[in-house]
Amino acid sequence: MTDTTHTETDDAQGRDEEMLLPQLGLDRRDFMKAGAAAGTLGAMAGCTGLLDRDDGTGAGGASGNADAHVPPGELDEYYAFLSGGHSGDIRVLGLPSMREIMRIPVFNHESARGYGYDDESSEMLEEAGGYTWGDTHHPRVSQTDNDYDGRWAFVNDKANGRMARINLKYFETDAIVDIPNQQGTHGACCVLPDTKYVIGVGEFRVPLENDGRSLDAPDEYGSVFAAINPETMNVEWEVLVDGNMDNGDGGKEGKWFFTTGYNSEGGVTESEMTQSDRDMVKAFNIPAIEAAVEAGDYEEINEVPVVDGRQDSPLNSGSDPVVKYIPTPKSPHGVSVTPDNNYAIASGKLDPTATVIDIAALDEVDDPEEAVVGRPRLGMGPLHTAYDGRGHAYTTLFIDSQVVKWDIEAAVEADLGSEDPVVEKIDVHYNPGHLIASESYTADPAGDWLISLNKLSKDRFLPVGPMHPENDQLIYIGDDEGGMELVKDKPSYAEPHDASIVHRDKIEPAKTYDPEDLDLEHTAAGEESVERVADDRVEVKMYSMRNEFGFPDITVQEGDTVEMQVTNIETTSDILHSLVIPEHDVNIKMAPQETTKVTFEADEPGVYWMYCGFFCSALHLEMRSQLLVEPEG
Ligand code: CUK
Ligand code: CUA
Repeated sequence: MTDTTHTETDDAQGRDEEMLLPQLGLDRRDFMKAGAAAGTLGAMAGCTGLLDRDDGTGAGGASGNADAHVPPGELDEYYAFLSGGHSGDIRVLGLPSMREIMRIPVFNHESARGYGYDDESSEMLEEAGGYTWGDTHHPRVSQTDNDYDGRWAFVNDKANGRMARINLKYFETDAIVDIPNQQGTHGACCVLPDTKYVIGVGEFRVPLENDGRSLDAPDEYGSVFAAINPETMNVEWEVLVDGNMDNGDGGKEGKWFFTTGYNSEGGVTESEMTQSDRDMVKAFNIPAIEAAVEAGDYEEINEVPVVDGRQDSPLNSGSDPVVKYIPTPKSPHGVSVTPDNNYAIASGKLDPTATVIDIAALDEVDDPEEAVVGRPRLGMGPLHTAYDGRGHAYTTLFIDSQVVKWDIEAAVEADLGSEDPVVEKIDVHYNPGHLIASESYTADPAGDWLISLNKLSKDRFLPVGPMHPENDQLIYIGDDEGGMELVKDKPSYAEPHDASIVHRDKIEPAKTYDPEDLDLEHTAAGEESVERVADDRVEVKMYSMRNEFGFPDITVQEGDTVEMQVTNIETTSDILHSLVIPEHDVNIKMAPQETTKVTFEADEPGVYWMYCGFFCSALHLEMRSQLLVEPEG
């Protein structure tokens, strides 16, 4: 990792500012106030195209061209859904302000929302394997006709081989599937144009079945590609392949789906995995796989039809193979399909190039390598690529700590290995993993903003001890003449990988719950009840409102199991209540019109104050009732 090449000396910065400031008509203080980062000043030197323009706002970006300032009280134009990595959640940011608006717990337990504390979410987490955390990498929003439809977001769990669905009406996780035969679900993406499947790309190779067989026979391990039905979240089929897979992205026509991979060597140590100079991009032929499943050409493993997609499989010998293997240098990491569906672009990771695969040509060529039509030399450690819809690709360079902008058609025309397609590079701070541009995963990217998700922040923020935040940097890409412009740094809690950026018009979140959408029955004021349903079991149904729960006190017996179901009967949006019971680990939240249930043991006699955890009114502190647990007689 390099960290020295992009640090300008103070002197150099001073000179750049002197050159720039008169042209901008700003003094130094204005300039710094406007959010100019030291690195940007250097990058802008001599860049007069940028400086001549003024959008008149004088706010936001360093040049005034990229207006990232969203004044207090105004809304952002985009939602950005960032994965939280091993925090196990999703973060929702507004763009371009980069304000974090919400977190959506997915595989983790989260006390602000009571996620993993109420009965429904704990049962969902329990049925999905009972783990207390996960590793989210790739949040992908559902599409119809290759455009965001606002229904769902999906995200993988790389730690435990799972896929989750987030309902974008309520911004909450509503389903998790534990994917059989897959350990480490890494890439996640939808089969487009209409989200027919959500794909979980299996990374780690394991014995199939992983039941103690083949412990010492790594050549018998395999990784699978899993197709999940987005409505039912059931795994419909899987495909077994050679080597490790890594990331994935779907073509926009519903036929081809691409994964990168490493370790075609089938090694188990790092040196074994990196011997070969090439690895394989795999192109999955979805209709051919469906036909194989239909024809019964599969082995059922853990109740899932598994199609053999290995290179020597009979299903790969005919004219319509289920998987095409495309040799690519060297342990390619990210892959993404261009908005026009012409190309899949895989980043070399251990090779300084990206490989451009012609998707239409894949149908015609016998040797899949002939579908490779470009291989621009981009820089050190290319990882992921995003698009602006104007024919440019933007690729992160992990080792160079840069984002490189390049011309896709120029790369097709140039010789393999040429640097000519490179348009521009911008320094980022530091070591970027993914990057994402507005609506880059659709057929029609917006082409204005790009976020570089940098793994290291080093000295960019106040020190907070040995653990550092990541640094998500906002870059304006809307001006091809003026060039890319670094606009903001945003510290991020560990650790975003990928993101999806969706225009706000395409998502319609509910303001309050619709009781019809909930499984639990609504309890209105006057309908509250306490019922002993068995010798040692009490069921409570009550409401909550400013500033009371349905009962001022509830009496149970020591040893009782208590089921408490609470409806927030407020109709005013934003008035949240919760039910907290000290010393019982009870913490459930109720948004307006929401009903939530928790079951706990009342095993210690005594008085317990049940209270509301959200500051909901001036009498919030008085919003409490007693749980009286009588000693066993
Ligand atoms: S991966 Cu993390 S930087 Cu999981 Cu898409 Cu490349
Ligand atoms: Cu309800 Cu505080």
